[in-house]
Amino acid sequence: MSSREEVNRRRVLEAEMKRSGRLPPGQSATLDFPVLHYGGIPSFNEATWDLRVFGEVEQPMRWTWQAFLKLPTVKVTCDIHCVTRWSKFDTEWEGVLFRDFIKLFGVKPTAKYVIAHCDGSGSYTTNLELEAMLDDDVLLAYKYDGRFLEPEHGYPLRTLVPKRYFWKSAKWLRALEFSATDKPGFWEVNGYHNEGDPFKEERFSRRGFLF
Ligand SMILES: Nc1nc2c(c(=O)[nH]1)N[C@H]1C(S)=C(S)[C@@H](COP(=O)(O)O)O[C@H]1N2
Ligand SMILES: [Mo]
Repeated sequence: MSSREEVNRRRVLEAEMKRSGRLPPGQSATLDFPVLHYGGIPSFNEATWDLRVFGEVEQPMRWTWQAFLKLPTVKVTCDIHCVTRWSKFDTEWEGVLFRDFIKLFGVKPTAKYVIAHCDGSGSYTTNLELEAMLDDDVLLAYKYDGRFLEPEHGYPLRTLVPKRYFWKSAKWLRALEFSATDKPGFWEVNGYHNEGDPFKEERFSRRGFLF
């Protein structure tokens, strides 16, 4: 496709999404899949990789990559919205539905927040209310567009929380912490909004931001 056609296609899509109420305020449609993260891309070593759940759970557990791949999956088609103002429409994901996943270990009634912990030197974390994670489109995702995630998009595993800005979708996921108290994550302590709903344009916290 020529770049002029591409520009046209993007404009048409954006207008259509705006008209149908799918473009959040202050966002633009993109046809690309931009890559954004802080720090380097951690390498995956299947021999040492695990996914852990801990905190306010009935039974702390861990899965190897092979064990995790045996869990039933679902497919989700959704729109994603980055706080840097791009939105990507009708993205297709496959992974374990979070609200099914938690039945495997049981969440204590005291758990109110879920903190995602990631691989890599930066030890990226991001926090969400447990309630928001129980939505029917929240995944522990490992496939995008029918294929395993690209390393830069979180291989082997990431969270997918489509109704929040995309910084809440943690790449290179290694653990989920269930907590009675909130623990603002990397961007949340650096000025991003604690909840991050794109349709309410919850970009920054009231404290202002450092960058
Ligand atoms: N582990 C980790 N996850 C992360 C980030 C990060 O720096 N580290 N950045 C977040 C941000 S700000 C965005 S916009 C999305 C980008 O995902 P993408 O690169 O697949 O588009 O990942 C989120 N998840
Ligand atoms: Mo982002």
